[in-house]
Amino acid sequence: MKITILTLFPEMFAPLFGSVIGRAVKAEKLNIEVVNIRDFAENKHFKCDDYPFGGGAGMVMMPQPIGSAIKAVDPEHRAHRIYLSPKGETFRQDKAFGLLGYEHLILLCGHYEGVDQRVIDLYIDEEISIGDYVLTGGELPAMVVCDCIARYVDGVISDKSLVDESFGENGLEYPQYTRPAVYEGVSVPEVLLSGNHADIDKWRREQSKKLTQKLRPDLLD
Ligand code: 4H7
Repeated sequence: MKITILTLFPEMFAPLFGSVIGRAVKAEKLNIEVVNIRDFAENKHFKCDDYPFGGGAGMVMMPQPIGSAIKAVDPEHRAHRIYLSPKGETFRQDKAFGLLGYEHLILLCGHYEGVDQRVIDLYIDEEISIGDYVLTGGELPAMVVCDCIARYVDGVISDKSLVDESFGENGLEYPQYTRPAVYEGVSVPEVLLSGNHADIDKWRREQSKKLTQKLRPDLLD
């Protein structure tokens, strides 16, 4: 799978290449391309934002640099093109699974007051929001979407981890413990030290269900 990120702030994506996702990119299991929209500006000063028609506060991202960038990275419109914006459908796990079906995703990050509406109308397939709050740009949402999808690309994370998390089946995960068996006088639940895997599985399922009922009953509906 290939994910192309279009942004005016490519340096914001450095943290994405640390840790698990970075390793997957190095191992070529996943191709993440960060493209600077400014490189496509066809004006003397590489300007990419301008005042809004009709007035108002802030700046709007100009259509030309974005349109040219999109045409350059996906000339035959084979990719699924996403704009990260508060107007989009809220991102959820099932959405991530759906997006995994595409060979190539383009994530367009708006900044300032967002992008010229004609870019959205001409080039964007869907808008996605990561939740009901306001951010300075679509870069963090793009990283969230990218990280979430990348975990399910073959070979990025062990199959065992993915099976264990789906074990909760949309519910919350059971609590985890590691050594030492006693920390600050607090012991690990005894069943986890028993070596009885049927009992451990049963305990974990129960914990998962209890936690979900208590903290996120909406997930059980
Ligand atoms: C696109 C359009 C996404 C990007 C508008 C982006 C929250 C989310 C942005 C805006 C984002 C999310 C314009 C919205 C300026 C905020 C004050 C960048 N914020 N802006 N407004 N929830 N901000 O996914």
